[in-house]
Amino acid sequence: MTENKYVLKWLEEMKSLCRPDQLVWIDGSEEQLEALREESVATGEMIKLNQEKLPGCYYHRTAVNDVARVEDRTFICTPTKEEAGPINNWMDPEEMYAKLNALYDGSMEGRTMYVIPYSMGPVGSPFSKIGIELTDSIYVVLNMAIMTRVGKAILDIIDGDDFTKCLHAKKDVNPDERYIVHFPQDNTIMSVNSAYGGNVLLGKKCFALRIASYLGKQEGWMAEHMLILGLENPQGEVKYIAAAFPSACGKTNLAMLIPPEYLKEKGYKIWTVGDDIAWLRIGPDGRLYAINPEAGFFGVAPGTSEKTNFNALESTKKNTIFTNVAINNDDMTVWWEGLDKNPPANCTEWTGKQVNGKEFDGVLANPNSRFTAPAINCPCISPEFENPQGVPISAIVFGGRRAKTAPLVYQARDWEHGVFVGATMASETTAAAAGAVGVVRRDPMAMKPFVGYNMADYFGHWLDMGKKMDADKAPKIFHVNWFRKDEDNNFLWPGFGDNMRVLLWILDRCEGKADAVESAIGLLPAEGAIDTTDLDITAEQLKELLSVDKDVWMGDVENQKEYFSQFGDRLPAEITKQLENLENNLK
Ligand code: OXD
Ligand code: MN
Repeated sequence: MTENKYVLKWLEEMKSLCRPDQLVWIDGSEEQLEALREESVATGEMIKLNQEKLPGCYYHRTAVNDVARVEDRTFICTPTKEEAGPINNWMDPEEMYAKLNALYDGSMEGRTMYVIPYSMGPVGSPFSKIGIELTDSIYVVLNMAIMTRVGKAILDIIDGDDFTKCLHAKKDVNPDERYIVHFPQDNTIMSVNSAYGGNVLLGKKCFALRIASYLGKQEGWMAEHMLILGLENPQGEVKYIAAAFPSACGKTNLAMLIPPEYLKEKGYKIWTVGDDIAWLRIGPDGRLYAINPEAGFFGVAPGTSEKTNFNALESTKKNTIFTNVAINNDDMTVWWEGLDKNPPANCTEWTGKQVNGKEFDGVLANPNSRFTAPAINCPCISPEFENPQGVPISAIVFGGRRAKTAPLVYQARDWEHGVFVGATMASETTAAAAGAVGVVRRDPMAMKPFVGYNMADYFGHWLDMGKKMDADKAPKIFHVNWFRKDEDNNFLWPGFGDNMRVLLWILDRCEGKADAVESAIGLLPAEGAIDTTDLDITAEQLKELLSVDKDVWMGDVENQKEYFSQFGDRLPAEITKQLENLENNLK
């Protein structure tokens, strides 16, 4: 398939380490993928769903101990611990290679090694990067074929040794010997003993965020945990927003939002460019441009319904792989909590157990069950999705789940303040990563689990990017919180489609059109600046949503200080200065 000597040399080394029975190159052809689907059904790795109702759709179940990203088993192995920083797990590269080589040794005996050449980003785009993943899992091959651009055409454009080396072996999914390891300086990723998407689709979190953030720092661009959407106004002009929220906090929903009826009637529309990852570069005109390096959506199924996210649901109606949802045995379709109110009576729960879904008192679908759907299935996929130059970003939005602290929306005063707002992001944890759910943790730029180097240097890189753009060209930075709760623990904001109202204020601010008022934390919408037409919300509720409780914020400042202290003097002075400003403003 290739004459590239760097590819062939590495492949030989990995082959002699893993010792597969055979090697199969993934050429990207539909015939080959179809043959693999058939093979995976024959071996039980995948289940074929109802081909009339869900054409081209398949089902996969992971081991019960292997349903989420494992942050405590994820390592950044830089030559020194300092380079990985205090947030990442670190091990000396030599020691880690020795440990991993022992685990991979003979791990593919009796198995097939698949070679997947793939591009993150449109093939040949100046933003794009190439990887090759070696895996012994057909599930991984089929998911990668949805999530990335795979095949022979990619091999043909590799320039020398400029590709990311990715090795995955499923082994026996032993959680005690599960490792997801990155060697940024070697452009290498090694994953072993897992078959869960976030740990094994190595183009996604491992490459497009951890390795890419490291490359971005070296090369002067950014890899971020961000959705990208285009908002079209009634005049047909489209403005683009990139938004970072932690895992399972609604990036996919926001990216595919359907505007409230009265805005739809006026002609407003949302276009989806990406739902999880953005690669950003400064363009020739000095503005920041973004591409989505992925080709599909690896979305959280529970909670996705016609009402909450019509477009995501539509995206899953064909050529989709479902993982760890429930199966309706009567017609071989899928079900999850929040899809509708009718769990199937004759049901296979995600673990494989046969249950009466109507009477079952547990959850039928794993809370982190997923769909892997081609982006082109999405009814609102942006016409710019394949644009190799990306789309110009007007606003960057940070957000998280905060019951009490953050208001519905506020604007940072300038880029430097915006970086601070991103750096102080925090959110209540979700099921996307193993561990307790609902605990507040600091998650700078939603990148806590994904920065491939020292987080303090990452803040510095953000600040540097701002210095390279004129203030009038750089995106404006905002923070949103859809999850604010009242005294009785009820959400104050309806969320979903109504989030459009906040996006409109944001874009109006970018054009100097909407009013804002100064507050201790930044610029809040002025009274009446957020359009609440047709919305069932009282003036008091809106006031509460936009309120800043100084005591609660002072508590957060203490937590921010403690958090930042771990970076020592590597923390950029600008961050310290912003923290002091905030504290003074609150006093
Ligand atoms: C994801 C995640 O799968 O953030 O996107 O966990
Ligand atoms: Mn994500």
